[in-house]
Amino acid sequence: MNQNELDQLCINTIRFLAVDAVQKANSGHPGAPLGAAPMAYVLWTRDLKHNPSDPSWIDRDRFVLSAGHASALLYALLHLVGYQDMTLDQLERFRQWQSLTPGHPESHLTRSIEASTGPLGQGVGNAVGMAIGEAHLAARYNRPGHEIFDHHTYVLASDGDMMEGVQAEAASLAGHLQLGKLIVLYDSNRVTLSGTTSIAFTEDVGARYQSYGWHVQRVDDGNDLAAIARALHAARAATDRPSLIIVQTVLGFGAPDKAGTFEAHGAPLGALEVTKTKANLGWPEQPAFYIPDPALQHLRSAIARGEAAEDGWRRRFAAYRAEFPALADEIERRFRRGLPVGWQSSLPEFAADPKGMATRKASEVVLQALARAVPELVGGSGDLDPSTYTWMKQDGDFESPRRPREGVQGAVGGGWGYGGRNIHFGVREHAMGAAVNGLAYHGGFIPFGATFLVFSDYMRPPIRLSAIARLQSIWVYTHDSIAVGEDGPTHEAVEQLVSLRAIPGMVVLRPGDANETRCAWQIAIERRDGPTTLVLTRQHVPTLDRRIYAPADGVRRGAYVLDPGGPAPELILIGTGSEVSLVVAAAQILHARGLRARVVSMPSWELFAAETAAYRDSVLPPSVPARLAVEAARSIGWERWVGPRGDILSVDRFGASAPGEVVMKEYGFTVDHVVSRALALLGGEEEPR
Ligand SMILES: Cc1ncc(C[n+]2csc(CCOP(=O)(O)OP(=O)(O)O)c2C)c(N)n1
Ligand SMILES: [Mg+2]
Repeated sequence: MNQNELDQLCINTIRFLAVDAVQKANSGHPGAPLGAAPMAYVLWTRDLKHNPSDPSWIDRDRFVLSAGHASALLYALLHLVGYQDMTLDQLERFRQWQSLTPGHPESHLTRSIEASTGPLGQGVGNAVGMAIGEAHLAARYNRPGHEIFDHHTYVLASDGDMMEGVQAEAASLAGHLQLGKLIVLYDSNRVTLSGTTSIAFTEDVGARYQSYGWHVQRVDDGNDLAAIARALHAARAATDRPSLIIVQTVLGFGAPDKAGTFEAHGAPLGALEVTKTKANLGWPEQPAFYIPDPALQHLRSAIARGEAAEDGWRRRFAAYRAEFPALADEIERRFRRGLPVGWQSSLPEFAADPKGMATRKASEVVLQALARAVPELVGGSGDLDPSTYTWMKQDGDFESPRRPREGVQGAVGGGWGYGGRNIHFGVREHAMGAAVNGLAYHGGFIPFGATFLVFSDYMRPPIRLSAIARLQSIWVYTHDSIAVGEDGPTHEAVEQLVSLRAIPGMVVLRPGDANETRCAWQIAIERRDGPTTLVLTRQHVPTLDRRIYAPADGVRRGAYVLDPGGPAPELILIGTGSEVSLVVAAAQILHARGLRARVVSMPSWELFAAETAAYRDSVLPPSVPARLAVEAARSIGWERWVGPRGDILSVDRFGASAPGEVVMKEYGFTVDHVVSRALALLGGEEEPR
């Protein structure tokens, strides 16, 4: 068998493993694997630096299947090149209950999967984050003669990926940042789910990427292995910018009656068409899941190659360690996901202050201390640093060292090249979210992304994915309510809070003062297996006197008693965020009237729900049905905590444009109104507003 025949045998092995998996499951996407198998084969056998025996080797190339619907292609590759958990049995259980081969790749489930993909476009954004991660680690840790970090990020993307907005945002950012080790293979088959791209997508993608500053190549025949190999080589040689390789392919290549049509996209070919396709490509009809020995041998050579590559890297890392032991330790610690010893010791305590400070401001103070103690903390905002206060002042900007800087102002200007830790995502919230997740996927980072709470809607898909994939992404959202004021209803979050709480696995924290903000950040840093959302105020809130009120680390339990209101409270006031100080002030008035009002701060429903029933009952005694929750956001869900006889002071309509204090007052968020609503709960008259 000559090399050409062996290549074809391997490619058809990949194709038909994927086709048979889809056929057996009677569900899935056969078209993309048939068309894209050749480029995937070339990449995985000749270019990709990876070790099937060690999926967590830190200097491996990352491969992101952005077109996650082509999962069968990835599973076939992983099996054939020898990833141990990807057995043939797993392929035969494609899309079945508790298999490692779910419909779309899930990184938390299957060790060898780099990113959970399927929502189109997302993977491109993840890959940009990974490439940022590589560039940053290389800048921070490599030393002359010691290239410890030197890997590429490869993406396989489809027409659908190329249509999505998040892809455009991410590609624009990657071009700006000149991420030379990012390489996207575009499986351009000009067919999508419902028809050909001629119905909705006729732009010149190459020209668009060129304008983003990418290196763009075209391969006219997706079966031309030599051309693909040449393009990949040239892409790596273009070290000063990211690369796009547009590969013309045929969706469902080889299927006589379905190739090139949308029917090949997302449904099994059907037994008859599978038979015809196999005959057409010279493949035996039986058995299904057939793997010829020469193909397996050739593909499994990836194991020996990968082990040798990683061994070589380990020797280089040992030499690096001999010269730079502290740096080597730090690298290992970051990827092991241990936190630095004593990282909490320098965090600020905030003194009681009736005027206080905005929780975004407290967050800024905490963040500066965290930045000193936790070098893996990296992040940025969607062009809002001067407002979100998320700029790490001593840590420089992540920027291309080759791009001249001009016109910088505001919270910009460290100028550290790829070693900077502040990422300017630009006004691209969706790509920011995807890239932050990419940093988390990459490993070695605790990444964060910041914007106004109301604009979390612009990046909801990556927020959701961070929870599915159990990433330690930290979402920092300031300007959290109608108290934003003058900017009006378009800028005032109302339903965002409950919609974030609705995401399974998300921990949402809305701290009530500066010290609670410190605790919220601590929780986010410690939470290694899932995302945290920090919800912060624009406006000042008093810093509570912790000699009078309970210590702020009650935040860890989600809700805690600030002021018990005597041994047998008759009323419970519950507040979050900026409304904590409101219930505190209202309780003082109620106390003065001789009423036993308890005050509870409840920054996180999720953490409180995870506590024992005994603890929850100690905070909210079942014997006290008179409970008032105060939160400047939608009321949905508060019933759970206030019970059938409680009340909720909330915002169940859009906000308004006026000074923040005026909007808050008009919407009923005043001490007097809280007092009157509380009295009404006790059976007294509600006083007019
Ligand atoms: C955000 C998002 N919208 C819609 C879908 C549903 N969907 C899955 S694949 C696809 C398009 C398929 O076309 P293409 O990306 O070209 O893949 P191909 O058919 O070539 O494999 C769509 C609309 C999705 N997965 N993600
Ligand atoms: Mg397509």
